[in-house]
This record gives sequence, C-alpha cells and structure tokens, in this order.
Amino acid sequence: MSQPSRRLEPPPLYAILDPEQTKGRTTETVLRELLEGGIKLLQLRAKVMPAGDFLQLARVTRRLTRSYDCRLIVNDRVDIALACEADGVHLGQEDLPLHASRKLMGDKMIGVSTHAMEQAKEAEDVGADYIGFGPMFGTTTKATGYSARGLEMLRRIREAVTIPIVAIGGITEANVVEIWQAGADSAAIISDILGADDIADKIKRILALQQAL
Ligand code: TZP
Ligand code: MG
Repeated sequence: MSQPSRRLEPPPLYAILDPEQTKGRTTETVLRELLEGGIKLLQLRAKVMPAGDFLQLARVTRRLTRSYDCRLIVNDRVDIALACEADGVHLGQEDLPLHASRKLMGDKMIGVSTHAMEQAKEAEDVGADYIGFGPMFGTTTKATGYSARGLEMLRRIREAVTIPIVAIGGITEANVVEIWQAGADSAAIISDILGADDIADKIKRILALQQAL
C-alpha cells in the first residue's frame, strides 16, 4: 500500500511521465527508469490518449509505483485517478473545479496549476493540497500562454501561501537549485528528465543536488 498522501510533504522532485515525451522508448521502460532513479512522486500526463488507454496505462503505473512506494497523481482526470486508485489528481485552471473534484476525491490529494498570485491564493482558499506554479522559465514542452514567471514571483508566492508549491516549466538540472532556494517545495520536470539518455542517473544527480543544500 502507498502511504496516505495528503498530509505528507512533497519530495523535492516531482516527475511527470508523458507518453508523448519518451523519445521513442516505451512508457513502461521510462516508468521503470524513473522509479529506479528514486522518484517518490509521479504525475501521469496523457493529453491525447483515449480514456480507455489512459486508464490501462494508469493501472500499470499504479501497480509499479506502489511497489516502489511512489505516490501517483493523475493529470486532468478525476475519473481516471479514482479508477486506478491514484493518490491524487492534478487540475489545471480549465479542469473540473476544486469544489466538485473534492466531492469525488474525498481525502485524496488535489493539486492545482497556478500562474499568478491571485490563482495561487484562490487555490489555497478553496482547499488545494498543493499548487503547481509556473512556467518558471521558458519551455517548449507546453504552450502555456504565459511568459516565464521567474524566481522573484515564486518568492512572492512562497510568502503568500502555506500549502506546498511545486514549481514547473523549464526546470533542469542546471537551474533546479535556484527553484528550491526560492522556496518551492518541489520541482516538476518533464523534458530534462524524460529526454535524458540515462534517466535514473539524471534523477540521482538532481536528488544529490538537493541533498547538498
Ligand atoms: N505546465 C506548465 S509548464 C509545463 C507544464 C505541464 C511543461 C513543463 O515541461 P518542462 O519540459 O519541464 O519544461
Ligand atoms: Mg489540466
């Protein structure tokens, strides 16, 4: 069994597994690499997959994450999060609102993407368990519609909310230390991890940077 999730501090690194970003490797190969590298909080993100395929992948991911004691968050889809027994769901500003999601998710974790101070405060007020905040830096992984938010805005968000902050967008091994130092509890990374030749090694190097702080 995985641990009860809501009350736990997020680990410093939040990996996002996106089947479109695996550079030709199978999703399960990449998943195993992430877990071998030491990821303890993983989001499954599948923007274009039919629901049945997404659920099947989510179930495989759930089984493997559980065996590594890694918490699992499903992006966008409350229904798939519940059906695969994930630890939580991650919602964007356009997804099912928190109030309705909470009724369905009960005590499971709900994260909300935010891009501005007002959104961050609002997410905390309505009961999000953590906020995503970004894009921190320029990224080509997602067309966010927002300019880079930067470290100064992250510091201000840190002062304004008490729930955990997961910073996202353009974060790499080269700049992740600044993200933690600016007050993020965790750094969410897609391309710098999924694009690495040796994913487990990349994760170990990033975690070692955090250990050295
Ligand atoms: N939300 C804001 S930026 C982003 C998402 C999903 C993409 C992050 O990807 P990368 O490759 O770590 O910049
Ligand atoms: Mg979303």
